[in-house]
Amino acid sequence: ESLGERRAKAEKMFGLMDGFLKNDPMSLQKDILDHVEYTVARSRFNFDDFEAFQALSHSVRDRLIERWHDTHQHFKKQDPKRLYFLSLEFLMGRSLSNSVINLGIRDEYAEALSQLGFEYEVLAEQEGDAALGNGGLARLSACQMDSLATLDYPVWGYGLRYQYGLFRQVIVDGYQHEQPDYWLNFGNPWEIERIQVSYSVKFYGMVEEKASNGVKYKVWTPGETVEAVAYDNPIPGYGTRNAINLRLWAAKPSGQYDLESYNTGDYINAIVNRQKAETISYVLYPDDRSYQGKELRLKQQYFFVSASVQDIIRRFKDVHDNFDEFPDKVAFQINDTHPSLAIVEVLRVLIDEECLDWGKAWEIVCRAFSFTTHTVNTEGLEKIPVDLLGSLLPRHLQIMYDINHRFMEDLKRKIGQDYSRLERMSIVEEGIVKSIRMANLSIICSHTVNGVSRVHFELLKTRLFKDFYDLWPQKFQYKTNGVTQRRWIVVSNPGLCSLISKWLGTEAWIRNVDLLAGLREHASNPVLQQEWRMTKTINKMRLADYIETSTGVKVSLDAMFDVQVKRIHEYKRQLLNILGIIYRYDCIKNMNKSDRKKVVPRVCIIGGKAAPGYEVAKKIIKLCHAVADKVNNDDDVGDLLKVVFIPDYNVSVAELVIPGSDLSQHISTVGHEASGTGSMKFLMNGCLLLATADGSTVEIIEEIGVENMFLVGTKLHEDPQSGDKPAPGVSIQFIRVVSMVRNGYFGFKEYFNSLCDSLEDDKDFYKLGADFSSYLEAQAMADRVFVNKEKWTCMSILSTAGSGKFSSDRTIEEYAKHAWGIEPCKCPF
Ligand code: F58
Repeated sequence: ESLGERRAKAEKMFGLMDGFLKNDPMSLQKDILDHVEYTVARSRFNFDDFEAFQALSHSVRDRLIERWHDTHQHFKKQDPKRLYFLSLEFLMGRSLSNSVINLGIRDEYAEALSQLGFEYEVLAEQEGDAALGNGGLARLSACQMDSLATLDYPVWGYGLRYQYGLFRQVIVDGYQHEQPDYWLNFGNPWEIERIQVSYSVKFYGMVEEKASNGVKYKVWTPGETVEAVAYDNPIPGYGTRNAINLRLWAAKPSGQYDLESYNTGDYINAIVNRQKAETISYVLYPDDRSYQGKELRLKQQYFFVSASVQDIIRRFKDVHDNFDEFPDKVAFQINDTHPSLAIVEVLRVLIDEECLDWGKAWEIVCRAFSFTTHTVNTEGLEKIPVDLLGSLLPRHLQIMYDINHRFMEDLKRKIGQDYSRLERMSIVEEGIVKSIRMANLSIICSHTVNGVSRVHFELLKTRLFKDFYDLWPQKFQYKTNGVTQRRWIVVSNPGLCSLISKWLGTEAWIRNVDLLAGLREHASNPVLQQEWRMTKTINKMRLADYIETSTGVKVSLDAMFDVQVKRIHEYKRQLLNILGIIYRYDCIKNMNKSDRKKVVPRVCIIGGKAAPGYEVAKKIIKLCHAVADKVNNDDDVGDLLKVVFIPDYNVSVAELVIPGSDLSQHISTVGHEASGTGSMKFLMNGCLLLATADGSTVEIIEEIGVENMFLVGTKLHEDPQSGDKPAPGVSIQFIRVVSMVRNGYFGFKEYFNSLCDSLEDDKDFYKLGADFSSYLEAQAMADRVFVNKEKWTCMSILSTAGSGKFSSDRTIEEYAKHAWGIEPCKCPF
């Protein structure tokens, strides 16, 4: 086809199109009804809320697709350096509200729907969560995708399309039970299946050395091949036409038939076996932070990495024929070590398939990869048994040995015969189980190693990766985490959003969150204070309704809503919170009538999932329920204290809980939380923090001032990792509350025994005893301030005003400049 013919065809097609989709209420209504009839296949005269939601989503998706096409067209034309963001987890939550807000057409849809007799909010509630991740790390990826799109960066996200997301938590008699989250049951309107975009991924088999014209090369003959099919998820930016792509891979049986079994007549078995390929992308592993060398997990990692790398190299080769240009056009970001096989895969493709020599391939890889770690302790680092790797990915294991050999030789030249240091820095760990240290591999092959907060960076330099830092200080950086204000204020707290815009006189803060600092000058203004409190009360009403429907507990709006929601983990110390609640209960019980009048009523809210195999975490959940049962049924205490455990905490529950909280707790043992991002969401929403100086809380304190939060403990512990020192000075109060649990005051005496044992002086690894007094003091201080409405509101406004630094927009700008070397590529409107 000649250029002229192509142009004529394009003009004809454009003539047939009606330009871009229109966003006036009439057009939107017509679109929604068309989707009811033709996509959902229900009659326009008879459809329910869920069907209306489906049609609405499809109509929004059409508008997303327009921008997404234009953005990719534009990227293609400009051919900028692109970022490829690889993560095994993305915790996207719901998409509808985020999409209509980022597209700038929320009000138009609300209007269109109301004319059809539907309420936008009711339909939005129909959407389920996309929970393709565990916790902080996965939600961070989602926030970063929003910022990357908003800031017009040329980016692709890559991940796995799990059929089962994070398990649903069901509470029966106070115990956690897990149920599968088959989130695709009702369809997923946001994804676009791309059956034509698929790649074969190889596993097992053997490697042979061959030679041609005296040149040796390796050939990997796989034992199994699985097909990876792309599902694309457009991610719209806010206030821009750009919409980027999140490509998730699903496993399908390969098209290559096992002719042998067909011929022997075992047709049924052959089909059934082929179908097993799909199990690779079936289910997300729930985080227990211990790496057990599971084969399926390794398969998942390689499956998504191999498909992504093939896709990325194909795209590069569409336009370029010289791999020297690769690092100027491609930046890889690996989110923790889970996608670190990508490094080895790129090397393998360059050497075995593109026939580059080792030196060239190595140089390209080292210029392309940037790595972020989200862990603070060595036990959290991923290790893969050599036997497992060698059987599943024989060629990759060889390459890892090659990398290690060269690295070790080089290192010996630099540091001499310091064998214990050489051993520590080796990629291969010679233990009872010989393993590959994925973090060492990632550090050695990346140009940048990133921490997620300043304190985390210090820990990386001084303990976790000290040997590497001493060798390559220039590689190490940190970018303090951030969250997106679009999701965490604009979508989830519309009341606060309008209030902020009204007082700042602009909506510009939605793209430039530093402008929130402008609220400082109004923090003591009684008019703003009054409106601020009103907004909070409305959010508390919403939350109180939710608490009543999900737990049956009625709570008073006058009480302080004190919240701790996050994954249940010993180091996050939900147990410290519960012991504090027991202390409070005990105090109230021992008070006389007149003292009780002075008690600040509290609703203590806890929520979060425990990994299914994490027994201690599950006991903590049960203890929370046991205490709640006792307290909530004690009429003598009434509204002075209520305890609720919100079941199945997830992104959409967070959107409801965070805006409705007065106080939020982030009380990890100092030295254990790499960053923490929940605190940032609460901060933006004007909830006061009660927190330890751990992770990014240290930086939050610098931004808002320690006088505007309640600090637990005073300073960073000198040796946060050592658990062998006896906790200093355990208070009498601590001994009393622990013995109440031990003696069966809340029932289940035997069951809680081991929890109590773990709090004994010499076993109290997470220092609950040592921090208890300071924790109670911080709580008492919160009570004292809460009764002073003006002071509390002022601190609340200053929290929001000081949250500017904690936007993922800032984090992404830092990565773009200092790690990835990418520039914005804005699609013209
Ligand atoms: C979290 N890690 C950190 N890991 O704990 C938290 O401090 C930090 O704010 C956050 O990352 C973002 O940087 C985390 O969430 C996981 O969920 C892993 C998932 C895969 C299995 C091992 C845990």
